[in-house]
Amino acid sequence: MNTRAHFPYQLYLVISQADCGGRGYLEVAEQAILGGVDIIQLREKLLGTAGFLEAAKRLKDITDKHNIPLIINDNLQVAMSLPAAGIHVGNSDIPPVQIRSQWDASSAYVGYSIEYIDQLANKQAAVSDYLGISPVFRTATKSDTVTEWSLDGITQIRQLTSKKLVAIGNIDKHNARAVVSAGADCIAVVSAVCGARDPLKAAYELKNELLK
Ligand code: TZP
Ligand code: MG
Repeated sequence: MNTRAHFPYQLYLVISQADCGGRGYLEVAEQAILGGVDIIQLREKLLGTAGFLEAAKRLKDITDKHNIPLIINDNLQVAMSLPAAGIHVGNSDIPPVQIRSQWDASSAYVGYSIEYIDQLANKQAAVSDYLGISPVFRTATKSDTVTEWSLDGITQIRQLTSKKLVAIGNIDKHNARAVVSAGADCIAVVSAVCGARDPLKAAYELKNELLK
């Protein structure tokens, strides 16, 4: 479905069952896709590998139906078993170089979160398909963050790499356009969609901002 050289996505939903509150994550995901989300990451911090894989299989039925990629957060076993369209890892997770050596799938995306500017020069960034700018703005959704990049940080990173840049952290319809103008290729959100009363409408409004 995808080739790694190509990362054309603009609106990236990062989802977990917990972040969807009482609602079903599958329903939220499908509504978000109908609203304009074009790539989804399942980020389950509260499940073991068996539960994560089960949740991912269910979500993959939906992403496959709509022909959009499903990325797995930080669990290579789950990503390879599915198989997923790719994996996303942070600075302290399994390193992208190791992922490439273990996962012999030429089409699999590897995303790597940049928390420190020095990471841009390392070999982990070099073998990744896209870099997460994490977080752009401080967010209650993830409290253990390091650098709050802000818009200037996006522009600084944009000048240092030609990799696709996915910005995450407290992005909503009010600041999405500014994040892209600062140099991001794609925005990733949790609460702007998972916490919205109407996830389809929330995704649609975000996508509209990106297309302006
Ligand atoms: N990584 C950096 S910030 C973040 C992750 C997973 C959470 C973003 O959530 P929200 O609700 O869009 O601020
Ligand atoms: Mg991680």
